[in-house]
This record gives sequence, structure tokens and C-alpha cells, in this order.
Amino acid sequence: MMMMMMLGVLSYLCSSTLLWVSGGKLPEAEVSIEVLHRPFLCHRKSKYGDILLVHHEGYFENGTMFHSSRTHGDKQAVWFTLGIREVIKGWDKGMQDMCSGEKRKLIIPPALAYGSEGKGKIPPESTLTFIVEVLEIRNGPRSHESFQEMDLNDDWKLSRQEVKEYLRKEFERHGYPPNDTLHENMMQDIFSKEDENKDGFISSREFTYRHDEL
Ligand SMILES: [Ca+2]
Ligand SMILES: [Ca+2]
Repeated sequence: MMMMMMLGVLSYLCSSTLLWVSGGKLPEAEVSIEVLHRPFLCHRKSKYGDILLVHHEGYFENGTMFHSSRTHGDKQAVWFTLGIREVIKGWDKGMQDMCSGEKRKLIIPPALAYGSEGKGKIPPESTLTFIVEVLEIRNGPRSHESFQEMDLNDDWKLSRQEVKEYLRKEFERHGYPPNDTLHENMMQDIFSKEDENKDGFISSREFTYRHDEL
């Protein structure tokens, strides 16, 4: 009886578009994760802030493939930063603790994908299945090493220019052409989340501590 009530409340909360009520976060929809392949050797696991190189295939619920990074577009795996909402929430949640070479099947409910609006060829309220394979994991803009590398003038805080410069160098290092619009957007996104006191700099403290649990 108690369980039924709990489930009822939970399904109500999940279907609600309200994510925040009086400062408390409501339970969010979950990603179903199935590990299809995990390499024998795993030197590091992906964590919030890492940059991942990923091949992915996306399927609708009826099994139709809507995208494959191997056969569509420029047929290249994509780099993205884990955990900064550069991608759909389902990827941020479903691709933590992955090894380089690991393959997973993610089933992502619409709330963690393209929601009630859909996007492009994704219809509204679509549950999506992705087969993702991580090819490489690099330090993203969140690691301590990265902070020191980003802080060009050693004043223990990061300016917008320092963050952008770092993103540009990371892209270059991975053989990707600089993309000023993307760097600008990533930088804005990083600052909107990390510059807690809005002084235009990310202090080492602001950088190191996570405020926003995914
Ligand atoms: Ca600095
Ligand atoms: Ca600040």
C-alpha cells in the first residue's frame, strides 16, 4: 500500500515539468544503462568535466536508427565535455564511470533527451536508445591539472579569456579546427554554472567544488 502510494507520487513528480520546488530538487527520470563491452584494462574512468571522444548510434523505440556518427555527417566520432549539458542530460548521466573502449546501451526517457518539444527529426516525447562507445578520455576543464594549465597568469582565478584560450588549445590538441562560436558557448556555459559570485572570474574554489549535482 505504502509502496503503491510512493510509486504514485514518484510518477506524478516525474511527469511534472517542475524540477525545483522551494529549493528542493525533485527526483528526475533515470537513464537505463547496460554495459555491452568493458575493456580488460581501464586506466581511468570518465568523470564530470572530462572530455570524451564518442561514437554513437541513436535509435527510436521502434528500432529505427535516426543517427550514426560512423555513417552519417562527417563520419567522425564527436568530442564533448561530460556533465556541462553540452549534450542531452541522458548522456551526461549515462556516460559517467566509463572506460576508454567501453560500449554501453543507454535508454533515455524524453525528460533527459529532447522532451515535449522534440528536435529536428526527433518527435516530441521520444524515448531514445543510444549505443555509445568511448574512444578516448581527456582531462576536461574541471580537473586540477587543467586549472593550473588554464590559469595563464597564475593568479588562482580564471578569466573568460583564459577559459576560452584553454578550450581552443584542447581542440587544437585533438586535431579539431578552432570553433569560436562553440568555445564562446562552452565558456558562457561554464561561467554561468561555475562563477558563483558572478565576479567574472572562476576562482580555484569555485572551480574545484561542484554546486550542481547532476
Ligand atoms: Ca588567471
Ligand atoms: Ca567568481
